[in-house]
Amino acid sequence: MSRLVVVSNRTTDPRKPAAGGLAVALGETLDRTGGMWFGWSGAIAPADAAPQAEAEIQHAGPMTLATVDLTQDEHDSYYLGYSNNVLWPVFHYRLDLANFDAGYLEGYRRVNKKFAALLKPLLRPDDIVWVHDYHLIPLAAELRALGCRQRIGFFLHIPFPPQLIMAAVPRHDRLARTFFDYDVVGLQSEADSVHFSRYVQSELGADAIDGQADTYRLGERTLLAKAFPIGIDVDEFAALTHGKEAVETCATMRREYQERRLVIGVDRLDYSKGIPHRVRAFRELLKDYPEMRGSATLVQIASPTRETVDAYADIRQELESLCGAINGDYGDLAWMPVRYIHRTVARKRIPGVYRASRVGLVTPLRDGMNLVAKEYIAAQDPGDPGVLVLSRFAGASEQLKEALMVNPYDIIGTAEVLKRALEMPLEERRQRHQKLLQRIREQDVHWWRETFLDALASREPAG
Ligand code: ADQ
Repeated sequence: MSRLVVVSNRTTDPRKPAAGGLAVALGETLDRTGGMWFGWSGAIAPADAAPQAEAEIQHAGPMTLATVDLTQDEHDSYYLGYSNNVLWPVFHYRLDLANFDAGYLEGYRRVNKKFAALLKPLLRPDDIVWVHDYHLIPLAAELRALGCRQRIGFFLHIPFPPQLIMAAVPRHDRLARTFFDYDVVGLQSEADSVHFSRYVQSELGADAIDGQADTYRLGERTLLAKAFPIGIDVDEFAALTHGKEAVETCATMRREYQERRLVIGVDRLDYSKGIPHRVRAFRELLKDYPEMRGSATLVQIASPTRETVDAYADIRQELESLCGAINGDYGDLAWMPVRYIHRTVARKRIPGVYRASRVGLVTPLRDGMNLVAKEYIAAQDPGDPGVLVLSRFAGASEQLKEALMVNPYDIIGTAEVLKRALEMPLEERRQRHQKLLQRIREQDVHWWRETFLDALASREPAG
């Protein structure tokens, strides 16, 4: 079997306790093939440091971690700038938050070029290269320009926007053409795959190849682009759920909220996750259904993220004042309606938080997939499971059909569904949960990895 080389903005040592399901799943194949994980070290090089001539190599069991540092300017233009101030908002349909004018594109290209130059000497001719996410779209083009002919695949973890939204990005076509330097482009959902198909045909003039599903030609290059919905490691998550930390967390929460039914939200504090909309829906629930007062409690755990980007500071402020107002208006000495926690909770405790909650509220305005929805299902007690309330705008909604679906922009509608979830009889909860569990088992993270890598391995290497 060929050696697997994974490239992503950040590398993770899959053996570290904090490594998530994705790192563990990729780590299995990296271990098996003696593979390499290449990416940014997370460090900023000192201003007077000489340019890095080669990647820093570390061994982690049978696999290798190869990392490069960024300069402050590269970090600001490539990472904070083009990746998180242009591509992230646009791909989540938020043109209003995109900052096109700041000249970030040049830094984005420069870092992709630098990654390619430092990666190329480490590659072997029959390696399979798997590049992850929007930070590195032009990487294959840069590698090809240096003469690399390996099979190279790309997985986009975030949504692909509709044609006209993508077309608003200055020089979008130049960026999008570089998708054709990959052999396979993986998207999260059918909706993304439809957007991608329309975009490349209408804006780039690519042709869909007759008789070969999801395959496009542009000039000399042929590309397979389709949905490979990412999953979680259900067994690993179930095992975490029965671990000491999760059991303890679940018991503490149940004790503390004995009289209440808990509604849980767990997210990075990102504007795409719809957290203020969700809190407003909870306020609407308390307003419209007085019997819920003193009973339902919303616990929102939001981990800090990209705090130096303005839009993130704004959402933090909005959320703090919203939660404060609800507690002021509806709370009393014995009951605080909303507990808002601005923190990352240890991964081992997260399943306990899910299991203690009657409702999992996963209501992004737009999300590539959303793994919290899948984790919530995996952590439930099948005999007495909680109810998943899911936004139709999460990629996960294409698979998780037995969740209660909401439009998060419809605050009153979401409050009605939330009430239904809180009052759902045991038998209906069990039936829905059983089907959802089956779905996340059928397409788990191992299935995802194997289907993507099989598709990539079966492509002809670049001629
Ligand atoms: P994210 O936007 O980060 O991922 P998501 O898929 O929900 O979103 O994954 C978040 C992960 O972080 C989960 O494993 C969750 O348990 C953990 N997490 C979130 N908040 C936390 C907190 N406060 N404390 C501790 N842990 C927390 C991107 C895309 C998604 C896509 C994934 C994977 O935006 O759409 O599903 O990649 O492809």
